[in-house]
Amino acid sequence: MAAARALLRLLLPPLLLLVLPGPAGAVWPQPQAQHSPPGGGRCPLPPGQFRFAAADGSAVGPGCDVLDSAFQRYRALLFARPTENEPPWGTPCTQLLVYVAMPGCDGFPNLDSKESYKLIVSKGSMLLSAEAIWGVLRGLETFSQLVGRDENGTYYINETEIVDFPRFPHRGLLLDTSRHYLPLRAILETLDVMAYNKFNVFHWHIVDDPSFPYESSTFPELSKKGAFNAMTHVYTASDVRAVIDYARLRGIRVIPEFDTPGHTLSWGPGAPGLLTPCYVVQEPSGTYGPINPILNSTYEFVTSLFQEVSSVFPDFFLHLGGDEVDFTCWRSNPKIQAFMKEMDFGDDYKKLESLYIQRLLEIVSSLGKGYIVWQEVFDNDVVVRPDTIIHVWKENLLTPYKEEMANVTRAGYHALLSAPWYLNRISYGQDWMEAYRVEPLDFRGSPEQKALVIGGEACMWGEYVDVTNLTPRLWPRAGAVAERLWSNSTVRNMDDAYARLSEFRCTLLGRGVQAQPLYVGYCENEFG
Ligand code: CP6
Repeated sequence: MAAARALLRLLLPPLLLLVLPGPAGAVWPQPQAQHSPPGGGRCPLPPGQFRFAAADGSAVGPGCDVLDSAFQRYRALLFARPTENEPPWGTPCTQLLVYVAMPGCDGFPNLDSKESYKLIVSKGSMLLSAEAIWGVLRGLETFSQLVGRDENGTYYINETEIVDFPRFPHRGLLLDTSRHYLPLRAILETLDVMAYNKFNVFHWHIVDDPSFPYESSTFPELSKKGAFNAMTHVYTASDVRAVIDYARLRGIRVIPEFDTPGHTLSWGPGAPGLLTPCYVVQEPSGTYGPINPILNSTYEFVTSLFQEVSSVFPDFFLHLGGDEVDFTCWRSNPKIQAFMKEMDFGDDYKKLESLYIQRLLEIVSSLGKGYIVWQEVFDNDVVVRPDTIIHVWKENLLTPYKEEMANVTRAGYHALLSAPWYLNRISYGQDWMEAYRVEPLDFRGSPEQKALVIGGEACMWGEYVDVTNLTPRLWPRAGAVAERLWSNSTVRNMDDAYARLSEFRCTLLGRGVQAQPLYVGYCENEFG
């Protein structure tokens, strides 16, 4: 079959080539280095005998929940289909030894977590070694993608050696649960698929203008009055904990975004006096704008809310938004006009926005948290802490996103890239290719500037996405971003990527993920 496929590859024109399934045991995202001995052997993996075991001298062993639950998950994924008889050929590979150099299992993953691993599969032994448990998780995923099934239904793995580590430490996916509520189950399932793609940050754009599904213990009215449905369309404290725990077991950080001062209309009903009343000819019009930046009560509210959020979410970073602040309402309000005069801001409402953000950042800093903000905060010259992460999400004719990356890093800030990765946008054709072709460091800047790019995020904004179409719209397209952020910058061959991503998509189907097709073709397992 492999020889036939190779022959077909030679004979067929490139377009037809695209429909052939890729080589067995291809890994997505591609590891940094893989050596498979030419003419190397393969060994059967008998489900009944196979086990994961701690290697001699491993600093972490049984009893570490991250490893124990990963072994359970991957056993189920590896041997999802039943086999009747044990393998009739060869000496079986019966165990994967797992070695972890650094002790530690209790904590949460963070920006500095070590995700590197080494995987050796030879007939004599199989060894997965990693600096930390987080690398074991990445290595187990790779291991699971190497396992195939032969014509008789026998599970097997080919001899190979893999040395792997991420190119960027922040590889995120944004989900928006305000435009449409996503049930807990959909979020957890997305975390599973993120782990299959080696994503490690869930950016939870949890609230926004349309709805406030976060159930706050300090301000329960926010979701009571701001959620689409205060009974069914909210994330309770226990839901949030479930997301954080589930993510941790998969080596994924959870970074919540409470976007202010714009994008807060849903906060209004539950927080009287927080939003700016808009005026039409000297009269309040009954509509509201961004958070009111001129009141002390605003900052008292924000302090209490972020106090809660800081203790609920364990990650060092919070995402504070700061994007798309519309000045029309502020402009219309006589009290704001008076404040502008008093502050000598003239007609420059960016100064008012900066004043708000400045105070917000001070509040969040004093809570011991770091922050990520959308690029407008940088564009508006707000003074931010030197360790602030600027999230680049847009471009305009004057400033393409590459130039924004250059500007942000020239100013010495860490940068995250999302502008070319808006997966909520769709178009006819293979649009994963556009996302795949992006090179995050392709901007004018010094090596020091490039070193400030910590990664990027694929965004799935929710205006046109709910639980019915989330999964196929995300996968396998987000996989293009995952490989760009994990694999070496030299991994850019489109035919090769197509073959591996198509096969990976079939793997996803096998794991019960309704991932959409890349193009013409089929999966052996597509009917379940
Ligand atoms: N909501 C918030 C959004 C967007 C942003 N912030 C957005 C803008 C343009 C597109 C998609 C989403 N819906 N709060 C921008 C960061 Cl195309």
